[in-house]
Amino acid sequence: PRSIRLADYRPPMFLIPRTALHFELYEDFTLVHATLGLVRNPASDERGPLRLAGEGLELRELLIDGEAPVASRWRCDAEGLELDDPPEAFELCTTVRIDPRANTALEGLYLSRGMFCTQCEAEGFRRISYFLDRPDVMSVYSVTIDADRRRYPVLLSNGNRTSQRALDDGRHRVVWEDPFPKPSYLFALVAGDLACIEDRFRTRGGRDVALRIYVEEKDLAKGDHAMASLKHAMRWDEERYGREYDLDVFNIVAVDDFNMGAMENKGLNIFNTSCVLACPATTTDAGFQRVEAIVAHEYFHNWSGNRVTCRDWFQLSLKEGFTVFRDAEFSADLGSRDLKRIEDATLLRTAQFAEDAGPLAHPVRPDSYIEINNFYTLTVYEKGAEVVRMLHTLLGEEGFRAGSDLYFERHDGQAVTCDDFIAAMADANDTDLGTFKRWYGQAGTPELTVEDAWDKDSGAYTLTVRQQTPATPGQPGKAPLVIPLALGLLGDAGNLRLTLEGETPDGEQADNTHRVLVLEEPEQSFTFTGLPERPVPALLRGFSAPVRLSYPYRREQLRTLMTRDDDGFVRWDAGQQLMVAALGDVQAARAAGTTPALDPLLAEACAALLDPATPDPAVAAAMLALPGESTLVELAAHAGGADIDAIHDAREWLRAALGEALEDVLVRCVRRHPPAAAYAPVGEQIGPRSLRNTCLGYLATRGDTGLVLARAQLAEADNLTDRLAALRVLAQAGDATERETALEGFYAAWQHEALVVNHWLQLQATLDLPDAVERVTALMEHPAFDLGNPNKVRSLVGAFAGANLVHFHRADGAGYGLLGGVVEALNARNPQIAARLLTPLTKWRTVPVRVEAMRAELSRLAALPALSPDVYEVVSKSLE
Ligand code: DPP
Ligand code: ZN
Repeated sequence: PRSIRLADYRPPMFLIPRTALHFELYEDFTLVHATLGLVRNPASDERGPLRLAGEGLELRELLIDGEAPVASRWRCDAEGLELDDPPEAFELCTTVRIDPRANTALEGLYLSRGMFCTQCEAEGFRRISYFLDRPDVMSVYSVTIDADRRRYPVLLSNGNRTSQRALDDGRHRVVWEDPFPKPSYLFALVAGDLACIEDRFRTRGGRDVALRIYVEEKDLAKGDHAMASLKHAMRWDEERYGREYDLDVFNIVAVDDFNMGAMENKGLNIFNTSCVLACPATTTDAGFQRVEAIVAHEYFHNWSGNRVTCRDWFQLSLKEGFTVFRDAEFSADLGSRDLKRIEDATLLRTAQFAEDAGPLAHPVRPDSYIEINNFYTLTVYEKGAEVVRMLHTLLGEEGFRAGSDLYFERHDGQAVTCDDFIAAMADANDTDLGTFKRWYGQAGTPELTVEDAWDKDSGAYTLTVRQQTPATPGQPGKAPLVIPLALGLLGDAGNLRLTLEGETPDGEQADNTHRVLVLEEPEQSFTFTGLPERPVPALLRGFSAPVRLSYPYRREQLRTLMTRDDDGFVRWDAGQQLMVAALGDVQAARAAGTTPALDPLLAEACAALLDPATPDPAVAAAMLALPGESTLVELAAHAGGADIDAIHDAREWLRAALGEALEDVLVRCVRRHPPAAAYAPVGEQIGPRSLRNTCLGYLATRGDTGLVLARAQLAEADNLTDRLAALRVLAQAGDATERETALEGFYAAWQHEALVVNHWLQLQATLDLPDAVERVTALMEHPAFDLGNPNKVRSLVGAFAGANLVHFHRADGAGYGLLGGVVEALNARNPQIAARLLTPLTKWRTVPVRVEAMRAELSRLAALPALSPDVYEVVSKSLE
């Protein structure tokens, strides 16, 4: 397989202003008739044959301007169709036969549970028809769909439906027209026997939009939350970004077999059932929030992605980074800003930092790829969103909005680059973002080292900040970046006023206790003057940049920040650092063969969080939660290499020690937050529920105390959040009989709900039991499991490898063998999922004692015949 490079980008030779597609859908095959109006692109000086992409297509007819071309003037291979000396403008008609039923890769047109659906991003359209399948070729589509009327009463595509009529033989025909030019990756088609819930939305400009969510009849009751979320998102985008919807209908379809979470096809979003269906019995609190966020994310793409799209796939973050930032702000506005920030920072620091430190590290705008599907990554999405957030921080809300308005106005209907986005931001603010742009081209996580100095006599406090970005594959040297470092300084009585050397103290301004320092040099010093006492620096407030920051905090300072800083992220992070320090104590004691002792400062801090006076139970729950094993492994790996067993052991020791020390307070807290009379996924309930279940997790280490509470909760719960929390305690802390009885009982009650069964699989995949590997292997034979369904594979195998670290890394290599076997089985069947599953195995450098076993499994995979480009790329780059 060959690499595609950004440096080789050339504009398309031809454009396709108009596309007409006619689908004849049958169960055992489908005919696709395409009529493309092609014209030479004035922006291209390329000559020679014209290549259209096409894969797995059986060509039945080919006409150029109505005539069959001479055989010597065209050819077809496994990757497409080539036409010699194409006219300057011509009509190309093709008819191809495809087999959606045999499509297990879930790219292009496929059948899922009796329903036809499509997934075209990034390059799925070429599995439907010959086309210039690249995002800078934007076309106006007209789509005709013929199918059996009884089996497929619902026929959908992008845009507005313009006609519908009966055909002979029990078939019917529907025509959809999308007036907005779009790239082929946004094409969508659905045919099935679906029910729908319907609502309306009137845009600010007065357009009445019909909103429909299509689901299987049995799931009809599970669409309301997504519908409410959609309306919130539509209103929010009008208010915060001035963006209105532009068609008469907005359709969402839920499908069970889906590689991604959801897809923003113009006017016809297609969703993985796990990201759209929601009801209290089948969805957790986190699940409800996820549905809201993803519905909003896909809706927001209508502007950031569809109206303005990407020139090429290297620019993926242009739409994804921006849209993730938009959905994060939406969630923060609708829910808890602090918690959203804590969650996003955790994801970034755990998984994205690991990606940035690993063999597949790449910039937010990659320079090359073999398979673009491998680049739908945390770096492109989450770090890309952080880059946009930094722009927001640097330009301020108004400046950012001006930049975004200019971007949409300037580029509406175009396929553009990250440079265009930055240029709009810079132009609207009359500023230069040339150096800032390095964030798009430079991989790796920048490291900030902060030192301070206090001059008691003059009251001057100096912070010296050094930045450095480590080498990553293909990028040995790095330039300094523009980094907004938000901070405050805490004194005994609270926030201190901040005056930098050379500034005149501003006595009037009340809000001068918060600053954003802009770093751009390898080393910079900032001196604050006129301070009454030596402060505790509250650094990186709001996680103002995607960096690692080190400052030698003493534990008392962390305790101060934890209780007293204004910023929720800093408070939480200080608590986490205190826990990391306590875990270090445990590991040190274990290594020295002595008995660990619980840090009294930490015990006291946790007890304070459990105090009835603590204002926000949701934040208290987040602060009480121990840093996850993946976070700890990432930290240890950065410091030289992780001992996963020691980390796990220390974490379990600390959990038990806190459970013991705080047992009474924990029990009281559980009792203080009984289940609500009727479940609702609203903040006022989610916080207390999450705090109660966090306490339950600690109490699981207390034998019967925890088990009794968990049994009662499982028996009485009216919602999945509480049921799963209780089931986890029983399955983890109960004896074998209790565990199996609880798990079997749960399955018996919920086996008819696929999404609940996914949770059941995931819970078992992440149990800390000696036979964890064997349990997962056995579950792969369970009727509930299906290798063809990406959700099931992720829930069982993905969760095991990604979240059950001690057992995945079992010394005999059985965990690696399990994962490798599944990747092998999926390589041909669904290469995209196969490659994605491999991620945990690529992190072999972080686990020094397992390097050989992990590499051995990778090498075994590398030697397999007929590796997909997807798996080949991940395996070969990991072994380099
Ligand atoms: N559907 C995926 C997303 O919205 C890819 N565009 O992120
Ligand atoms: Zn997206």
